[in-house]
Amino acid sequence: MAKSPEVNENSKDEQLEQYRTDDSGKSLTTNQGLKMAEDEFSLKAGERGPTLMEDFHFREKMTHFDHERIPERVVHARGYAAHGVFEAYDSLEHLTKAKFLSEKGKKTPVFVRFSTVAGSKGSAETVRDVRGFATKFYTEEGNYDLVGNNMPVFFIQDAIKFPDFVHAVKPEPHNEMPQAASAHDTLWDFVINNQETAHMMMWLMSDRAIPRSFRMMDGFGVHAFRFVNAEGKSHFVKFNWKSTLGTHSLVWDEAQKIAGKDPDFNRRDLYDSIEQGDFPEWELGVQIVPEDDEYKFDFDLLDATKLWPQEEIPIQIIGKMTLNRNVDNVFAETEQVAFHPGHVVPGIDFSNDPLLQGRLFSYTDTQLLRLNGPNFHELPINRPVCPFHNNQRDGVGRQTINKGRVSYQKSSFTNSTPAPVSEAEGGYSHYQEKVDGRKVRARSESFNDHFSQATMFWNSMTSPEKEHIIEAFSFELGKCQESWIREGAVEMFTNVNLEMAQAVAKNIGVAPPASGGSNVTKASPALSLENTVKSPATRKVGVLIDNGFNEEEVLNVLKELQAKGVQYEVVSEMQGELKGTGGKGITADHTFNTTDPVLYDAIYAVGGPDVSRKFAKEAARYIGEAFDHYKPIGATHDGQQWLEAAYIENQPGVVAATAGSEFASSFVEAITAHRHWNRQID
Ligand code: HDE
Repeated sequence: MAKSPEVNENSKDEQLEQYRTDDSGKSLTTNQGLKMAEDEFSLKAGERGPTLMEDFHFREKMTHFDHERIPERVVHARGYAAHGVFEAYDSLEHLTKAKFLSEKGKKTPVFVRFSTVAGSKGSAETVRDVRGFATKFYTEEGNYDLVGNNMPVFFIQDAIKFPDFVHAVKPEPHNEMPQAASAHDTLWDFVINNQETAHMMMWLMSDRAIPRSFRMMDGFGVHAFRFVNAEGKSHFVKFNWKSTLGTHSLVWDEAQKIAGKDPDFNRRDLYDSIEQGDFPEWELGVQIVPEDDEYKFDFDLLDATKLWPQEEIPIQIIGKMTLNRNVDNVFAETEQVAFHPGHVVPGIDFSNDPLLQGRLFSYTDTQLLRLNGPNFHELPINRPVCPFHNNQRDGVGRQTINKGRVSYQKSSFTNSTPAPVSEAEGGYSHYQEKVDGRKVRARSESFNDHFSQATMFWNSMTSPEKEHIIEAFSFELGKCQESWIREGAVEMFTNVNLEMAQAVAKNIGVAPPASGGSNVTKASPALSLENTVKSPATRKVGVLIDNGFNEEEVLNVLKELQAKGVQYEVVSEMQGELKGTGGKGITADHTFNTTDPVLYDAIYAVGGPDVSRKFAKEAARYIGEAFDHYKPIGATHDGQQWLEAAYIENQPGVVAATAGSEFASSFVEAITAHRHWNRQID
């Protein structure tokens, strides 16, 4: 049996190194390597004369610039990526022969791209949307792509509807508005006419659609895939990424403001965390269903609008992924990476989910346009770390120099052409599922229940989460201009929950339904964000400080925050050094102008004895806004006056004290809770 190439966590980095170049301090040349004596002035006939055709340098430079852009992804255009490593916790050989899962401690390099779906490449990141979560594992058996989202279900059941769905959610074609938003007529018209969207729309209206950070969201493979072991036995499998920091969200008002204050909010957070060594981590979990149990559930395993409740099909954790390196060049890596759910390795196969089946066609096709031809696998970021050989040849941008005469099968020239290898030698062969049926364009009966799991999702939410869903529906439908769309949506979502539909109806000027609703009582507690992991690590506190601050106490509090992994930025009226009571300094990273309360997880108000009117006004704004967004607020000494002025000193998550160390631990506790929903806001 041929020995597999050695792959370790550095294999991809080492491969990429061959392609990296550092231009700094080098002589400027043309693309032909010709050193140039001048790069600021084009070649002219006289100083004030016309530019000459002869100016090859100008033409090369300008032509390259003219061709710098490639088509953006038709969906998931706005994305950000990083490198990392996946480590298997144990051998999974009893389930799959995939080698990257076959050994405890085995490490495989990965590249992960996160994205929003609807917005174009330059759109804001904190919009209400699904997030893409696409992972490329560079394994010894070839690239395996797990191209998932941060929600476990999808809008439609059959791939043929995807272009319709995307046309409906994208900006409306007659005026190209709104950008990166689902709150408009065509999307909701699509929804009411395609009621299979009900479950996914519940997720989209929930807090999951406005993640605090790419690092604080889960990922899902969505479809049922197959694991196949060496004996040829198959199990259905669903993939789940679980963030070790838990799943946390923004609030809607905050998300909209961040979109203006820092449209790069999510990528900045990812980039900075990796630069600071706070490497984001996810555990990979699988849900396994034996083939014999295919029909045992009250939903169809092949229906991508259904999740597999963890309480019924538990998640087994099988490994951990750590993102530990930012890219060197966003275009070369993040933009040119080409994912495809059909990039699989032996031991991983497909189910007949009609959404997945259609995806298997679409992804290669889209790369042909985006990356301009069939050689995109040769781009450094897409190259497998194992060798690849076949008889495919030529095409635009071909880099491989294939030696020899023979580029076909079969051939009698000795040892001339790459030949297929047996399964025993690692050759991929498709799972031999028996399929029997008539050719039909139809939906399976078993796909027809569009509402039970949507109700299960609703039933699983806590009151604040339900409140947010009602507000989201009211916002989105409130933006729809056609009253029949609003009415249609209320009618449709009455099937999910009557009280929810009534509350939304009232907010959007539609007659509330008097009856109807669902009798589904099932809930899946794992779906509520209240039950997620809570940690203060990497949370960012805005510290409002002026000269004359209580030095000993503040520096101690900051030290304790840091010890718990909490980060902070000092905000004041001016940038530069501020002096404390004992003369020690602290540097203001920001003024009230260059940052904003929405960019922090918590506010710590310190102030000083002689703050200006402007300082006081801004501090009150920072605290007021943080309070309205349910964020933890801490205040000591002079800072406490603003809590009193706003009558919020005794509210949940508001920590005020004079005794230093106790304050720090209570404040960290408040930060760990993420948000304090039981606050009296009005
Ligand atoms: Fe995609 N999807 N998709 N999708 N998708 C693309 O491929 C498509 C679906 C997902 O960071 C495109 O290279 C069809 C589900 C992610 O580069 C395109 C259908 C899920 C990304 C495409 C779906 C996804 C894409 C656009 C329905 C979660 C970004 C550019 C049948 C499981 C990957 C590209 C990246 C990207 C097609 C539905 C995830 C056009 C036809 C369900 C994360 O090929």
